[in-house]
Amino acid sequence: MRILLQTANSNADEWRAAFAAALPDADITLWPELPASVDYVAVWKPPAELFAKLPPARAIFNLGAGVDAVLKSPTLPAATPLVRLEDGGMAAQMIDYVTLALLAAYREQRAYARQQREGLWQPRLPLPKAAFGVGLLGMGVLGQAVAAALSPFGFPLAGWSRTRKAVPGVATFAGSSELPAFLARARVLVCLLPSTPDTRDLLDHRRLSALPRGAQIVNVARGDLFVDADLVAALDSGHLAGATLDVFREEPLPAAHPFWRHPAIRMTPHVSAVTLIEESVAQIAGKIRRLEAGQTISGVVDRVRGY
Ligand code: NDP
Ligand code: OXD
Repeated sequence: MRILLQTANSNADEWRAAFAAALPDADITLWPELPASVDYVAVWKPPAELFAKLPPARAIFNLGAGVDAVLKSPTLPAATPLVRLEDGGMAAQMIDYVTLALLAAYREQRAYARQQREGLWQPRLPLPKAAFGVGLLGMGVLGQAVAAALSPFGFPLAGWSRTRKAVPGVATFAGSSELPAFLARARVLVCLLPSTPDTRDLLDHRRLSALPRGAQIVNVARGDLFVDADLVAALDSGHLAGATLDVFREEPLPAAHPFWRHPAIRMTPHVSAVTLIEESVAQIAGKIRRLEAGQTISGVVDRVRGY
């Protein structure tokens, strides 16, 4: 079988070696080389030229969980199944990142940092956990993994998704009609939604105003879920107490963007959960073997929903 591989990074040889080890019979070509025929394609943020020149393929594998960049490609073949990564070692990383941000918020790390700068010795009373609700926007593979990991900490957990979920220990909300009630109880709002036509700009002035005063944001999904200016305004007004942002509308974030220097924002450069080569290739190779055996696979993107 022939596999065309395109990665955005300089580690293309590592990807190729991992595919070769997992699928020893495969003939693997690295883009921008292009074989006359292709069975499977594995891509991350591919150039439009790749799909424009691509011979018919059986499936396109996205080397990430979010498919927003691929779906925006004007040349993406309409009929070829697009398959995303499901966890593939990302859930454990998300759990670490979100737990760190949540506990920093709950244990008032920003306030203590400020007190240290001011030379102030001033113990603060513990915040009641029962009043420190955590809202998970997105209850898919990653949202549910994070919910399960947070459960022993004892914060009231709520989850929001498109379709209704039953998750033990989590108050679940579904659809736009239930979004205000969900937001009202989220002292920390963790974003794990895909970027789709329905979710872009979701967190605007109106939705941010529905969060309790003093709420904090953890965005580990996509930058365009938020209206940047509305987020900055909510922080400036004191309605929101802080934001931990791993993802941005434009990456790398332009040097002049106000997020860089905002005192209530902590930033990381899209590292909350990186794609792991061994785990991702093992998952994709398993799916290729199933397809070759005429079986169905999970993780096929619904292009109408956009995820
Ligand atoms: P899933 O597809 O498994 O889950 C998506 C969740 O979002 C589902 O619960 C889905 O609802 C919900 N959802 C989608 N659209 C809507 C909507 N319009 N209204 C309400 N809920 C909605 O994705 P993953 O959990 O695997 O990943 C989530 C996102 O995290 C990715 O799309 C990607 O953008 C981001 N990500 C970021 C990384 C980083 O390094 N920063 C790494 C990996 C992922 P339902 O369950 O009803 O379908
Ligand atoms: C992903 C990502 O979607 O890395 O997998 O953001």
